[in-house]
Amino acid sequence: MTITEAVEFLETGGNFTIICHANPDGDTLGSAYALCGALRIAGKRARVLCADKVSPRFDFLKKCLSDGDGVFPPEENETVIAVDVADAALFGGYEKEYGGKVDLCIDHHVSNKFYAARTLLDENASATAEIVWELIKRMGLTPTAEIAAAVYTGISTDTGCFRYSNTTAKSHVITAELMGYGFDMQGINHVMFDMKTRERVALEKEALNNIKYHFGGRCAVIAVTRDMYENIDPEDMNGVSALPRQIEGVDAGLVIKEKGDNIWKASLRTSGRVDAQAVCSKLGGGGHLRAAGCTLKGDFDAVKSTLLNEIEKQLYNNST
Ligand SMILES: [Mn+2]
Repeated sequence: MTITEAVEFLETGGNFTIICHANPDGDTLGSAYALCGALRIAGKRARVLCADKVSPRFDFLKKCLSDGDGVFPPEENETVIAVDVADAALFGGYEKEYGGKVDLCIDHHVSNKFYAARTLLDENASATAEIVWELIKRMGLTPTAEIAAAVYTGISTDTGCFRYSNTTAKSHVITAELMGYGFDMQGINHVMFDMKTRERVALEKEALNNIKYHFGGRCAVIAVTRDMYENIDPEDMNGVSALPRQIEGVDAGLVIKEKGDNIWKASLRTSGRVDAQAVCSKLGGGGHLRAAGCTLKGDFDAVKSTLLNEIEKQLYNNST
């Protein structure tokens, strides 16, 4: 549907339940809280749902909801909106209850499955939060600084703080506009991009300690065993897969994480000179050219040598 149709849908509807994807990130949460806050400014009842525990680093987003009401009269129907959710399966624990009754999905994933009755999709948007911002403006609402902060959180996290290739001129234009609302941008950047929990730092210390290099330093491998992450929040694991690829000269960065007895999840990040997707699809997984994953069974050494074998083929296939 068009943005004009989506605006009309939001203006005529009521009792909005806004659902995030499981394992929530800054975009799904920022979009949900910004939209929820805006709908409340418009005098609607609205609430946010997420199946998984939300990291305390996102607590500030709740300030979007300081006004208004999220309790629905039981006799009235609710309107279900999904934000940044490409597939109903990503609702996690809410899939059963809400998967089949989404009235509107607002999203930017090319892979969107069109599971909702209506879909507002803009695959050129760097983040769903960009689309949400446009909706809020088109509805003629006056956003608060807290809502601007939530939209900024969505855009900045999905673009890796404006570093990834999905960053557009429009992401910057919207951000410039958001800055006019006077929220604590530096504070958000610190919490989203610099701050690490002590548990995460301890994990990184152990991970970097066991790094092994192969093929003349073109491949770096990190093992993450269960005892290394048992006390850690799953959200704190984000970005660990990127660590070995950050090392100079590494074309293939591999993280092999213990999932269970003799079960290992491999995450491969590459410079593009090694096709990560080719390596992982051979081993029953998949992904993209620069990032892919697969799950393997066996002891660590066997799993690692299977992976290195496939990586080696790709390294020397495409080496120049
Ligand atoms: Mn997103």
